Amino acid sequence: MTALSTGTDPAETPVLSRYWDEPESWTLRSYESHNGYAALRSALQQEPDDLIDTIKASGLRGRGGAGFPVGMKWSFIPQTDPADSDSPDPRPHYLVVNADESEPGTCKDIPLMLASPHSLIEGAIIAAYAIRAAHAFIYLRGEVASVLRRLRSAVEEAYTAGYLGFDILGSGFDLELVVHAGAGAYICGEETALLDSLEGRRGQPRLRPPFPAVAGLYASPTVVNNVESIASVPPIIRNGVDWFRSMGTEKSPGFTLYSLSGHVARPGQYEAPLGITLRELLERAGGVRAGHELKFWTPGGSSTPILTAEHLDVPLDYEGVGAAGSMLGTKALQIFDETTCVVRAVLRWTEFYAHESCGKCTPCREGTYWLVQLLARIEAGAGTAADLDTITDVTNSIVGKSFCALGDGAGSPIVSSLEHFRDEYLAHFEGGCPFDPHRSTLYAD
Ligand code: L3W
Ligand code: SF4
Repeated sequence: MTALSTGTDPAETPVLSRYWDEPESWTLRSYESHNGYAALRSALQQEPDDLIDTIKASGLRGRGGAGFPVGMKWSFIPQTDPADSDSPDPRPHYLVVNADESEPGTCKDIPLMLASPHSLIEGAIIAAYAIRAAHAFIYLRGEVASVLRRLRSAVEEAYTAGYLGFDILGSGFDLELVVHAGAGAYICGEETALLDSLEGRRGQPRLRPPFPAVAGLYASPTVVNNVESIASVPPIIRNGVDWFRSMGTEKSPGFTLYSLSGHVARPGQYEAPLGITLRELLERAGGVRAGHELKFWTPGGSSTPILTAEHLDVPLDYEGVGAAGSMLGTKALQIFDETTCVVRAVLRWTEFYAHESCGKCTPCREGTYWLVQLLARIEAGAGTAADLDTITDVTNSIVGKSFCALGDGAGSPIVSSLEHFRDEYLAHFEGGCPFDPHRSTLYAD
């Protein structure tokens, strides 16, 4: 595994990936040698509400796709101790870490958990203490058996060292942390489907509201946070709010992991302050592969509308990418050069959504199926211009009309590719895919 970090200004970055390249970086010994668990010691001497205030003041935003403020989410949990017999609400509180990373192109949480599992565990203990939870779960994507083994072994180390279990570090705080492996369904990354799956049912989204903070796991107040969000907590507690806010932008402060993949010279994880541009990231990654040029890219996985070379200088923060007509999402920057057929790429993504649609609501279940048929027909050179109207019609019936965000995400690549590359769709009606090597010289270049 390669952990390439940008070391960009300000000089504090990289933070999360700083020690990833060190031998056995995943061990407790290595983590402790770099101040590991110092934040936990400090946190346990503070009041839970003060910790929530710190994370709120830091402006840390959720790194799982939506960018919701982490401290605000924590503050939705009743600030009463369920163990207190006088508590008006005796329901237990839960922390659930969403480690079901499956969005196409998204590949930051898995390297983080492999290289630095203790940063996630330390963050989870601090978060659980802040929201007064005695039980925490890490819900991991089932296919990644190597991560499961590494996380479980790190959790065992943490129990042995007294960071988990009863009376953690003599503070009186108890926490049980369970690593649970899912069965590999993309929909289980949607927080309420994840909770259903964790409860032992088939993972399908629940109606929101109530949000998990009100009625989540076992109908109790639950915080669901992404891996990177939780791993970002210890450095904030260690170094303070001003330090965190010295990076990034006012509304998107701090550092984050950008994952570059596809037609890029050096794909990998690039940690940088929020607000860096793709142009700057590509400079660090050696640029688009030699002899080629950027055609289109996703800012945050396939659920975020594609952008083009015109958007190289868009600040990669929540506001900047939003203003460009897309979403920062998971910061999965998939790079496509001029040899890529946009229709083929969109077809592949749509096949993914059709396969992963949980089937609960009709617009997504039926619509994604029909979109695959239409796109495959166009890509094979058997489509007609009327198919574009039908695609638009079907997409409009899914986006904003589906039960969860998967439906909206499925529409993103279609709507945005039609906006930027309509002519390329039209070219497919003139004898097939212009990128087909049997039809065109473009591909051979
Ligand atoms: C209490 C309220 N809590 C919102 C909480 C809510 C959730 C968070 C964000 O989707 C996006 C999606 C994907 N009281 C609340 C409240 N909350 N209002 O805030 O909620 P929301 O609805 O804005 O987003 P979401 O459902 O978390 C996530 C996009 O990310 N995405 C997908 C990534 C997929 C993965 C993966 O690999 N598994 O990360 C990428 O772009 O399309 O738009 O916690 O409870 N009033
Ligand atoms: Fe299931 Fe798709 Fe409906 Fe979401 S939008 S509930 S994934 S069928």
